[in-house]
Amino acid sequence: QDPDSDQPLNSLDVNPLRKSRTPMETFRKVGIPIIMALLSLASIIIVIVLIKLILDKYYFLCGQPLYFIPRSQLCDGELDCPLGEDEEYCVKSFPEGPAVTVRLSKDRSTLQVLDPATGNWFSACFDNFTEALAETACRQMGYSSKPTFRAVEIGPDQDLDVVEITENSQELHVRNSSGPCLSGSLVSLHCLACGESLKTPRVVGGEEASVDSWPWQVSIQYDKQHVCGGSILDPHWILTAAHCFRKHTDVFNWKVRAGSDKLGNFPSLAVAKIIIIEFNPMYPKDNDIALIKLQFPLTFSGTVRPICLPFFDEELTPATPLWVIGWGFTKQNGGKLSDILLQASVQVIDSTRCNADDAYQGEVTEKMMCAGIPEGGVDTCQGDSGGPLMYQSDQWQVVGISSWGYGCGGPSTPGVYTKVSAYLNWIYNVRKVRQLCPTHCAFPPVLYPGSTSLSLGLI
Ligand SMILES: [Ca+2]
Repeated sequence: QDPDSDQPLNSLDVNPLRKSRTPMETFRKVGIPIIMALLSLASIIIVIVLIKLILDKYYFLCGQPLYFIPRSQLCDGELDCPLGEDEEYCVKSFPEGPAVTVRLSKDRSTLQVLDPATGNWFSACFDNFTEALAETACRQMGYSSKPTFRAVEIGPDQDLDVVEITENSQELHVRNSSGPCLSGSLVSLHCLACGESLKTPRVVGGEEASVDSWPWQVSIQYDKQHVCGGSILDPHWILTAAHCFRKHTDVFNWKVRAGSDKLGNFPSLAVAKIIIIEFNPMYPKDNDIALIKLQFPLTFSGTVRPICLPFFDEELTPATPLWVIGWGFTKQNGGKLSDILLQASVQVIDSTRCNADDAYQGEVTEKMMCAGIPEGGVDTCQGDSGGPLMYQSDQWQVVGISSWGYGCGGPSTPGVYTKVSAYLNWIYNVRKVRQLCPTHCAFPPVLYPGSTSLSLGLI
């Protein structure tokens, strides 16, 4: 007996044909419960998402045992989770490290090798130089890409001795019994194709820029807000300024956006590590350099490409033309960020002039450099903090990192930049550590003022 039948149960007059349901009845019987179930599911999901958003905003989840701590206890220098996860994914400091025993000269990117026994540098002779040696040299500088090398003739102003190179325990060495360099050639080495852009910028100050000109420029963002500029060094690493991270030292909420000259609407990349040099509150402007390691390597394209590091001996004389870029030409448009990337052409300002009594009065150290236009002007507002100061030789090089300055490009107070060539050894060492321990490296934590000391597993 069909319970839905309107036949009385005791009726003997049973209709052999079942009465078909009307669409309304089917809807009442099947549709409404489904809709109710979906609605309750949706509200449960909404509640879960809301709870997660609130928890993420104000709390941090310790792994074992599972419990929440306020987000203010994240990266504050004290272990609040039993296993210390709250202090693990934080901005970490990394010391200068040992001297890297290889370097590249501005003389056609030729390779030089240090003999640690004597402290002398030598130029690498092309005799018996192999691809394996090229790879070792580049690995010593923290590159993991496939290098290219070729022979170049020894120039007339070659001042270093030219010797054959050999390899021992993953490092290049000067060959002990080195004879004359029979080939008469040096090794010109390129560890990574870098510093090439699709478009050459025009020389006009403070104008809109195209990502085609500056494919290495990235936006570094905290909680989706643009904080600093930065530049792509290789598929894994972004170069920027350390002071960008003074306010927020937890790594989770930092993201990198690459491949666009607009600030909004382009995909952001997860950050794995942020590394700086020890912060000294006595000299807050010193060592304003940071490296960001991305969680996943970048794929290079026309709009995402690396810029070259400077050569160790790249000395830029006053008035050398340079470029700065950024979204942060703040004074120009009333303290707001620009939605479109802006560029300005500037030039090297002599550091004696920059340190004069009417300028920075000795605050500019040897590891900083000044750039601006000598006559000053609003067009030379420096770009974003952390963004590159760029010099074009054969390729574009990041010679400076936008760091500090007073006002906006007045004639006596130009922008001050971290001199990248002073930190090559540090950059090489930081990138090398990644290769030695690709999944997890414990860097010493950074302690900004107000934090107490802490010791975790240090390397
Ligand atoms: Ca803590």
